[in-house]
Amino acid sequence: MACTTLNTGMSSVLAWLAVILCLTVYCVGSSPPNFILLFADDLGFGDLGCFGHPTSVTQHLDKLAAGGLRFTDFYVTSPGCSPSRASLLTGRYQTRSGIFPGVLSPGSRGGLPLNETTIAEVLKPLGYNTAMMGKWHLGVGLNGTYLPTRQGFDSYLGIPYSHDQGPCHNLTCFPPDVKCFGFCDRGVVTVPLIHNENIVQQPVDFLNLETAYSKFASKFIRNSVQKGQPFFLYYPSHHTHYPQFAGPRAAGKSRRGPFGDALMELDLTVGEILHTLKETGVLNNTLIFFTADNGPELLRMSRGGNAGPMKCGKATTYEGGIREPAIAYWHGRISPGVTHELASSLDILPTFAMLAGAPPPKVTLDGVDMSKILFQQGPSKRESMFFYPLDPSEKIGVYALRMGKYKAHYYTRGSIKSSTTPDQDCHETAPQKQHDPPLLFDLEADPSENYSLSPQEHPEVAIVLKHMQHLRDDFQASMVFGESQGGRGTDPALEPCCNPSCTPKPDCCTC
Ligand code: CSN
Ligand code: MG
Repeated sequence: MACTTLNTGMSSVLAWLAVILCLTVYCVGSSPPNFILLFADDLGFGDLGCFGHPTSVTQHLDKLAAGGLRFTDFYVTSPGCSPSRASLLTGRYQTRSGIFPGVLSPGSRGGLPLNETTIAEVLKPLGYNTAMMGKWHLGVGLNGTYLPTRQGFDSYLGIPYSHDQGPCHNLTCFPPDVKCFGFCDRGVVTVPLIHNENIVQQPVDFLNLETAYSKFASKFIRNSVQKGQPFFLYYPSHHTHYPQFAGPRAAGKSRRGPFGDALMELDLTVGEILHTLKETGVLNNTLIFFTADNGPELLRMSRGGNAGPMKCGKATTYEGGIREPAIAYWHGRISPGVTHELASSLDILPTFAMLAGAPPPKVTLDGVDMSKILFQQGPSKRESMFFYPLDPSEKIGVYALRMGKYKAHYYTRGSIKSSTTPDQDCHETAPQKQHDPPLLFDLEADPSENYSLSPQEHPEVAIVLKHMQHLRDDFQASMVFGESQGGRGTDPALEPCCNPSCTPKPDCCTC
């Protein structure tokens, strides 16, 4: 399109140069790539077959890993859901967008501020078709103010928050008369299924939700290909968040029990997306990226995820809370292998923007382009990674910092979400503790954070800590906290209800 316009409308030398450039980049070269961003929920470093779990059934994700790039040192910005997702979609630490403290609730007044630029909004001006299916958890607000359709997604099918944030007594496992394990929130509306901005089912039929996603993805990909549009599909599944369940295709099918079944069902949807990409002939022009929002909810014992060799899990800034499995797959473009380069969910927006040829948003970005890692063309541009707790404060600042192979803990704290394993440091009973000097670990030699380096035995400790202190000071001096969205509170009237004027709520919100 751009070529014809230039060709017919201009005759100066400059214009001809532009034509030649255009012909090389767009007309002769390939069209902009498609992006598929797969995001699991509360999934640990050790949960996938390709990351060493002995009984997980993740054949499709394992295939992506075998044919793509597997990251060993990939981090999210937060050990909790909403903040981690805010960073993923904006390339910015959650403190800037205000997605704290904790996670958003069904009746939250707040959400991801509309002036934040998401990956979808970066790609939209280039003519991308954008869609999301899955768990949003970045706000609903009055009349759907904060839904994905207001943040650059042309279409959306999914649930607005976690499935335990509603009375899940209707959630049954397979066979259908078996109740799922555990408790969910009472006194709020049942979890709705939202299509674009409309509630199409309440309560959502969880056992058929993954099947609905598969159909949605297939239709979206086929439509985009038919229209000759590049596309971006964001698929953050409700799996493998507590309470665990699976639809009939996966329930009772894994060796690992309810968690394994849920993971298997997620993996089946991944397989169906891959199948559609192959059928429509766009697999070679599609970058697929997989990771997860935060570490395992160890509170759920064998029904929670597994952090593998990493310490603790969800809601802690130990490695188990924030280091995630990640896979980048692009058939014919990314060589199979493993990378130990430092990378983050923050880097996905700049990387997709670069590959699409989109200018990065004119905001303070914390992410860096990681395409050199993907194509094995050089080291990471990322030198460090900062970690805040789920309730970050400007006064306390970052809890931990990774720089190169080192990680320093300035503060540590356990969490109810990471209770139940034998490691007492992970538990709710481990209060916030300041470390001065900080605990320092060499994560290459000791990824489990078992042996803090003592200055007596390791003369480099003082120098490393000094360097890290500078990094931390500079980072904190430049960090501007956004308005706390969690701080805006909740209003029961904002809970999504398919029958808005009914009484008595929340029970009448059933359609
Ligand atoms: S999360 O899990 O949304 O995946 O982070 O479903 O921290 O209070 C976390 N929380 C409900 C949850 C509450 C969740 C919390
Ligand atoms: Mg989560």
